[in-house]
Amino acid sequence: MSAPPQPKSCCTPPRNAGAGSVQAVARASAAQVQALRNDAAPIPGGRALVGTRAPQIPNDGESPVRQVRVAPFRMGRTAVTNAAFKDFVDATGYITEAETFGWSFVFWAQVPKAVGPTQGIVDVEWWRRVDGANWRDINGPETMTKAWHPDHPVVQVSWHDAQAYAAWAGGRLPTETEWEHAARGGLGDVRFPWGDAEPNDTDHTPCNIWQGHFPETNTAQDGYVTTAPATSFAANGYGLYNLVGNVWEWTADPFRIASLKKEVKARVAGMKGYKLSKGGSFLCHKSYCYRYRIAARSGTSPDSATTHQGFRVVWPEDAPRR
Ligand SMILES: [Cu+2]
Repeated sequence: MSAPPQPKSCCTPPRNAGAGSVQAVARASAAQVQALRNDAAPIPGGRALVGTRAPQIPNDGESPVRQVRVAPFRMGRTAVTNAAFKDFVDATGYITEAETFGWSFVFWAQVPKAVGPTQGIVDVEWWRRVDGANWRDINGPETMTKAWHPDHPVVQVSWHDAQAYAAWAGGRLPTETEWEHAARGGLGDVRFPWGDAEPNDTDHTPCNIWQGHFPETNTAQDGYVTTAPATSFAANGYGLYNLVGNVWEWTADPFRIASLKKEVKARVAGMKGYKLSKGGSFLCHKSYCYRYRIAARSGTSPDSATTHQGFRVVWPEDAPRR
């Protein structure tokens, strides 16, 4: 029996080891939690939009647009950085799932020559299984010196790893509704955090995505072949950076698609337990994976990790003072 058709995607492939869970970690000190929370941007509550009336990849479940109410919250201005994740690991001794498994997914162009032949992933052959790849050595053994930067988003983190960090930080992962509401920055049903102006390969590069022919040639017209520093490009209306492009961001939500279509049902049946990610990454291109849009969605298994997968944390807003 052939697998159900998958929409074209740059996305993180499933590891699907059928194992893994969120490891319990101690919470950071009250002062540290407060500091992290104070750095986050206040996001107003009220009427929020999720989804779009103009879906571009309908089989991903981008529509319809729904109106819901959200409570005010605070959201990390950036994806969690390598420096912040290092603070967490130093404080707790946390070991990520990629380290436990002993391997992770690396984009073919970044696999070090010394690694030798690697195994590709069916239908997404640009993802290579590399032994010794993890959040420090993101592209494989001894790649930290060149490839790891404190101010870039942490990558090679699974959903379980993201949950553990968020618990340490005294926060949690955002829901899809919170993520989209924050990404819209007050602009409503727009396609991107800056509005509706389409990025292109030549003279409009407002975020870190692919330019050129995926997956062979990246001209890096936007300045970056892989991740960009977490505060690069302009912030949106709520002061949030790189919601689209740069790295996919895990959310708290399961990956579900409400659809009556047979092909979609068949696809989703193979994705039990998968978690929802938002925002697309430096690998997205309109010709191949048009998911650097607010309403775009992707799902993968909670133990998966890649060089383009990160996350962002939210905290509750203070109760109003009386
Ligand atoms: Cu993509």
